[in-house]
Amino acid sequence: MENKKLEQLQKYTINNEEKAGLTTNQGLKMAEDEFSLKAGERGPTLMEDFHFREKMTHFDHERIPERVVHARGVGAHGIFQLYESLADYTKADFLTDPSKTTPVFVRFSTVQGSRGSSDTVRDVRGFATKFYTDEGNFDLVGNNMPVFFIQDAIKFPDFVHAVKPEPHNEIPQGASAHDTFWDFIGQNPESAHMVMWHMSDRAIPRSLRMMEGFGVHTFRLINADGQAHFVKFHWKPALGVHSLVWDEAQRIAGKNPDFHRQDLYEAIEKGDFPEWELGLQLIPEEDEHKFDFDILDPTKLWPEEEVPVKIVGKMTLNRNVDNFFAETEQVAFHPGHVVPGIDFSNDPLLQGRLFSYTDTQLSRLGGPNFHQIPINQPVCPFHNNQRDGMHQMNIHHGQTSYHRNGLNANQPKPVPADQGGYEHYQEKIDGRKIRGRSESFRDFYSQAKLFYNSLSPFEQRHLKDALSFELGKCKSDAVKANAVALLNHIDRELAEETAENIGAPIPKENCEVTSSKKSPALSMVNTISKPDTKSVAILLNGEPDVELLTTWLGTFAKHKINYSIVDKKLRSLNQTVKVTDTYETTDSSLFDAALLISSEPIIQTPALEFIQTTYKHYKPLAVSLSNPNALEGSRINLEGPGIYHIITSTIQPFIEGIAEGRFWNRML
Ligand code: HDE
Repeated sequence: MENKKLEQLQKYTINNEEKAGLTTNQGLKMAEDEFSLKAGERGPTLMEDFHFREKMTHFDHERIPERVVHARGVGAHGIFQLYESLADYTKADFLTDPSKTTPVFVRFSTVQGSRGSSDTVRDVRGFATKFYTDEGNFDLVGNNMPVFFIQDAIKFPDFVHAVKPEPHNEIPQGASAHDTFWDFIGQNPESAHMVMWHMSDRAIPRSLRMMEGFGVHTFRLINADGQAHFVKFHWKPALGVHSLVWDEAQRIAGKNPDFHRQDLYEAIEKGDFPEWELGLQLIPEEDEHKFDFDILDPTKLWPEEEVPVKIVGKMTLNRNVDNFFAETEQVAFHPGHVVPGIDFSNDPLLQGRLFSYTDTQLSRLGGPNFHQIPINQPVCPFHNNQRDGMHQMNIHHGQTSYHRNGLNANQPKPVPADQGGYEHYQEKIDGRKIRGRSESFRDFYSQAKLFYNSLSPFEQRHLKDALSFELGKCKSDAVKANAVALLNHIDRELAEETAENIGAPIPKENCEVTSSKKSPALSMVNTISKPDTKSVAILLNGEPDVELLTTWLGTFAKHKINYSIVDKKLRSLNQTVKVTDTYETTDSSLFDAALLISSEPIIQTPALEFIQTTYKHYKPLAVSLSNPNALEGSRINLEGPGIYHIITSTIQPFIEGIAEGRFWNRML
């Protein structure tokens, strides 16, 4: 299939295998690359060694500053396909022509940690998509949570200083469980709603392929008649929304810090292309004030039951990058990259972002020409009167480089709106210049409560435990007390339990906001569950029946379930079936389920801990025991939920268990 972006990138791709030999950057073939030029075999290196100088200088400058937030990330290429024209709402070409396939590049990220931090930390995940449309790049720079910590961009540097590792000792890495973060939260009650999301299971996704994405802000869509709708953008994952459990997430952070990155890479390499549907929530301009929240407030979501999500298209990620630095590290997103038919709202957080993103690239990518880096170039032609600057790659031909020139018929000249030129929505503004916040932004607690009310009992349990963990790590009594005071506005029982667990005083007065409203769409219980692309560890303890095992492997493959065979040593079971991991090289936390094939007692073997943690993390566990006493002493309730005894060749119930995912009723 034609993909304009990939064709464009191809021109810049250098394939080492095809090259004749080693040269300097000046094209000079070099006969030697191992020894620097010296005055005598044991003498000093000579200044004239241009090859050494060039090689070392380039190496000395290989690193660029990491992103100030969202430093750790992973990217992939893909396509976006529209289902039906949205011409009623927007004139954006890629949203009105369903025959077009738009190339995309997506970068997922964590926020707090640095480039080398672990993937599975408790954090918000960035979900940034660049659509390379025929009218220019449109960047949807979103997160996996629909709201944000603050309402006004001017607070962002403060918020980031608070959540990042503390300045005096650069601790902690990849974690919000520390005093400055919780101090900020306690002092800034507008963060109440977002902190509930942050403490929920959404902050520890099972896979980047199993997260929702949200544009967070309210944008505008404008149709060809100039009519506007407010819009919120959503990504809905085809595999549903799934999370890790906290103990598992922490374990993975050590066992495989690249867990999410590897999961995405391997799924794409295997051809299990991750998919998301694009959804829009639309509010006509005239209904702006019909809700019990301000639609410009980025700490508020639009409950899906009140404003339904219209599914409009599908994104498929189908190609890994060729080079991480060139593509994933150098990609530069910006919420201000829009196309005709998409415009902004006055959300004060969005307004500030419109400044920050270009600005940050100037120091990160070293100058004003970063749009010429291959991954950032639009697939349509681009030209204007901007010139020169660091790393200018283009040769601008001709005498003029200014608007209103007579010498070159004023080329390149502005394009009228009816020929595709961008026109801003003519919103009427009438107000005084003030530094302040609208009264309509002041309800900090109703939606925090709505979110909490909407969670299932086990999700609420996890959220409570997360709070006790995070605040339990704080040292300052005042910070803990303030955080509890914030919770006391959301849910009294939550505040009481947290206070007790962290040794903080229980606030005298109950300030809980009164609301029993729920939004079922906010609970992960109501998500899609499939066995596809999940993984099962097949644990050997003794000799398996290889013929039977082979039929099971066939069933796993049929259901697109990935598997590893784990034993004490790597070995071949027959010509095709091999042990792929040892108990040393892998861990139960890296799988969604386990199947134990045991002909020997399990006590005092590494398989025991494996199945105990599988059980502890609520995952399905199947046992095939040729020795009926094999599990004696394992302290696993073999009659418990999500445990399968495989006696015959049928493993179908186990497959269904893998689809279901977790057996939370083990908590009871
Ligand atoms: Fe960002 N954010 N942000 N942010 N953000 C950056 O831009 C900023 C916000 C988001 O994979 C930076 O290129 C301000 C909300 C993602 O390359 C920086 C404010 C949302 C990424 C920046 C916000 C996001 C960034 C750092 C408040 C969800 C990673 C490096 C006014 C809707 C993009 C960079 C990638 C990155 C500023 C708030 C999402 C400094 C000032 C809300 C996914 O420009």
